[in-house]
Amino acid sequence: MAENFDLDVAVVGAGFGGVAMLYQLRERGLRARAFEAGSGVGGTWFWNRYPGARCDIESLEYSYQFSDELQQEWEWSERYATQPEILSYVEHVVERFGLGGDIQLNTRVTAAHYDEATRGWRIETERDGDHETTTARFCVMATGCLSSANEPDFPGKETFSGPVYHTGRWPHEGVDFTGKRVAVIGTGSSGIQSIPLIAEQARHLTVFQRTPNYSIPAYNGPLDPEHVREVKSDYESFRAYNAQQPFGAGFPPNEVLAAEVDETERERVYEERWKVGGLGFITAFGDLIDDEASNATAAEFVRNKIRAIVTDPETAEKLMPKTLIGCKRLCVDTDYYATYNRDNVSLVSVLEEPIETFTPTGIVAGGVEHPVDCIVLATGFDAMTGAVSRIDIRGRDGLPLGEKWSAGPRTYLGIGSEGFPNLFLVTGPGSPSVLSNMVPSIEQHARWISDCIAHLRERKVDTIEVEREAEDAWVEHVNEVAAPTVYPSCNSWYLGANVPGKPRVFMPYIGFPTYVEKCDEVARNGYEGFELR
Ligand code: FAD
Ligand code: N01
Repeated sequence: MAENFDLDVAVVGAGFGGVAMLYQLRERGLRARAFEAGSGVGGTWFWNRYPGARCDIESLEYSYQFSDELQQEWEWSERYATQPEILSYVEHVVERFGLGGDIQLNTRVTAAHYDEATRGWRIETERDGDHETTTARFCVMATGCLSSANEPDFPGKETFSGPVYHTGRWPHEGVDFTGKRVAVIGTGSSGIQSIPLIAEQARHLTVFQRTPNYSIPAYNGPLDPEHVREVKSDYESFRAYNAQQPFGAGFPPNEVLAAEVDETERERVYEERWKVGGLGFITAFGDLIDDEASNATAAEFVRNKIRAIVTDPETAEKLMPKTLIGCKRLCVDTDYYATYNRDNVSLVSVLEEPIETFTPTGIVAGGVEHPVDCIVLATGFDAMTGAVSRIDIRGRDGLPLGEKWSAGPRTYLGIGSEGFPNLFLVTGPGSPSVLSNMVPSIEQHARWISDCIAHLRERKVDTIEVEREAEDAWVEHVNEVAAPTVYPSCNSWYLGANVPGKPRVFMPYIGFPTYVEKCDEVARNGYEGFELR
């Protein structure tokens, strides 16, 4: 199929997404190569090596399902797998299926331009200072929703004399905090996972918190061999069941509404969920995501837990979130709140005492200098659009993607964007992506995109492009679905609110599992909403 192109498909990124793409494309006999900026595969799990990094979707679910032998033979050790274990899993998949030869590491894609004459893409890459151009009929952005580190411009940042680490760019050799005074800025999932472990090592830890977060205990531990045997005896049904749940994960659903039951029953159910731990807390009742009053009961339950765990009432008060629960991504922790009972940990609420400047020896907040030897930025990511916006992507008539998305991303199904023929996004904005168990969502996109390309090849179709009307209707639908839920009610990265100047648009699509049916229907109807030429 490659005609005069170097490749049928150029894939950008070699995390779970890029690896799934390569596997599926190769199954369909397509020539593909993945370009990866990092020196290894794994994406998220290659970059995020901070202490305590692990997934909060259970290991048996946070894995590929394209090969039954793979899912039968791979042994996960814990309920929630650690970063090193997930990284070795992705490395194993690459090796097992012989995909390494098609992955070009240490190679950053700097530009991708659509060429009207060839009806394909020119991909510009940079490796060790060398520039190369590759041509491909199709280009797939598997660049990740959470891969572009957000490093706020704190005044005086360059004057600080010690090391500054970002959780999403953690040194491979690890960091020894023994005897050090450490600052952690940020209390999202990365901060909440790393703070308890850094506190165990450091001489003193000062946490700078902007918005307090809700966190549910993980109760992590070794996987029960009996449970593993049971799942593996019928992995297919386990996957099929999870695929029908609202987040594509096996959180136990509850059709009962919090609004329908009395306080005693609500407390009983919340307590039950708290004891199980994990993200399933948010499905304790069927209306926590779209009924504010019901949501408030769950929020108050967690605040009461914080009151009970944290011994200093002033610290407990600072740690209590005032937002609705789940409007920011829920966190899952091991001993997070209890860490504030340690003598060597202090909390600065930067809402009351804003960070004014870094100095050579510390951080000044609210007029007080906190002396520290090193700083950990757990400040998150330019999510969903950050990685693609760092590539100079130009579509038909040289239209820059950044210009088209200047008021927020516009896609059809989160898979393609009008004006950008033959360009696909894996878990792009407008798809369930970060509101789902991401590995199955990634695989669904990888299969759909590969099927689509194979379909075009069979019919000798040169280009596929999203139709304007389909895109407009999809963007409107994504917004309509989000509006009555709790999601848009607070400043989250779902809305781009964590990055100064970023347009405020709710980016993921709340539509699992019907979204998958919609994608299948689009394909069945000859790629309805796309123009094939
Ligand atoms: P990534 O893993 O981000 O991979 C994208 C790759 O593209 C990166 O390696 C990057 O280097 C590369 N890239 C980007 N731009 C370029 C470029 N211009 N040129 C070349 N290469 C480029 N999701 C869950 O469902 N459950 C979890 O429990 C969970 N835990 C998480 C924990 C952490 C710490 C983080 C940060 C995210 C977590 N996620 C979780 C989300 C996670 O990102 C996804 O589950 C999944 O790993 C994403 O895979 P990906 O391949 O789409 O993106
Ligand atoms: O990033 P975040 P993250 N001054 O954006 C604060 C996944 N993940 O890396 O909330 C001071 O959530 C910011 O404050 P605020 C998961 O999807 C999963 O922790 O914007 N503070 C916030 O407290 C997750 O949601 C796991 O007010 C500033 C923090 O930094 C996503 O990745 C583990 C600031 C950033 O939190 C991102 O998580 C890790 C500033 N200028 C990640 N700028 C699992 O457990 C930002 N902050 C599976």
